[in-house]
Amino acid sequence: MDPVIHRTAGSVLEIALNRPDRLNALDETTLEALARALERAEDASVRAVLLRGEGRAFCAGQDLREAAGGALDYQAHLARYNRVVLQIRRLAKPVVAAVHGVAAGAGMALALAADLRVLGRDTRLTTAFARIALVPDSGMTYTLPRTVGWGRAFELLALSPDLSAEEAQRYGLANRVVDEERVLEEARTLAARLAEGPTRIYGLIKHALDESARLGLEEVLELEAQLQKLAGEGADHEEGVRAFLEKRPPRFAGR
Ligand code: T3D
Repeated sequence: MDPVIHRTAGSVLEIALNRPDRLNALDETTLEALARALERAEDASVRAVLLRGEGRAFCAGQDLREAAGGALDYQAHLARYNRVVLQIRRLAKPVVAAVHGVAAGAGMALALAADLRVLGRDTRLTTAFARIALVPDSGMTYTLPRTVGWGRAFELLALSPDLSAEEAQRYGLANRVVDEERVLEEARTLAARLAEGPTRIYGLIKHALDESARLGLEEVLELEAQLQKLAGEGADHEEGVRAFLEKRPPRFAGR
């Protein structure tokens, strides 16, 4: 069985973790397959990505059976996670995570690396790392405090509670919360909507937000000016303005 499956629906690349008997826990083979699937997202025909899990969970994080085997080469091991997180963050297209059941450890980190998260009403999130006496990885010390704030991030990382979807939404970790059985449908609707949007602009927004995390105000203002020049020269901006003046919905080509 392939540990990661993918398909395209219109301009949306849908990537599914496919180890349901292990709650889609991530081992070396799965991470390699996920990285290969994400490479497909670079294709010009893809304008949004949907990340999901098969079975009853999104992802239970690192496969602890693999990790329990003996001394890990952490550099090589974490390089596989880092590659995937950077692929998602550097992809100049929106990534939606359909998070149902549970997302734990690196599974939660994967969901946080995405741009938008749809959770089920019964979905639980847990950072999990400290429960097994590990520090967070896969970018969680970057994404989590930037989403929930510093004080709350420490609590979530150190005490690793099971967060309900309602709490996750209150903390800004969930963009949508829907009935568990509607998570995929809602995420597909959102991804399809994004795939019809000004793709290049979404990429620039993503870049600006990520860069703003490490820049001062003056540098942010300078970056915004540079990105606005690029945006203003784009075909989608021209179409957006024309559509407004003609009182019709815009037809964005993603350029
Ligand atoms: O050292 C390094 O590798 C560095 C990288 C670390 C990255 C990380 O992600 S660290 C965090 C790793 N993840 C966890 O610690 C979570 C472990 N899992 C759980 O705590 C629970 O399974 C869940 C809270 C996710 C779900 O609980 P529940 O009660 O709904 O399901 P379950 O019965 O515990 O699990 C169902 C099956 O999936 C079970 O297998 P079995 O008994 O039916 O054969 C369970 O062992 C398996 N499973 C769940 N999580 C993992 C897993 N198998 C391997 N690895 C897992 N992470």
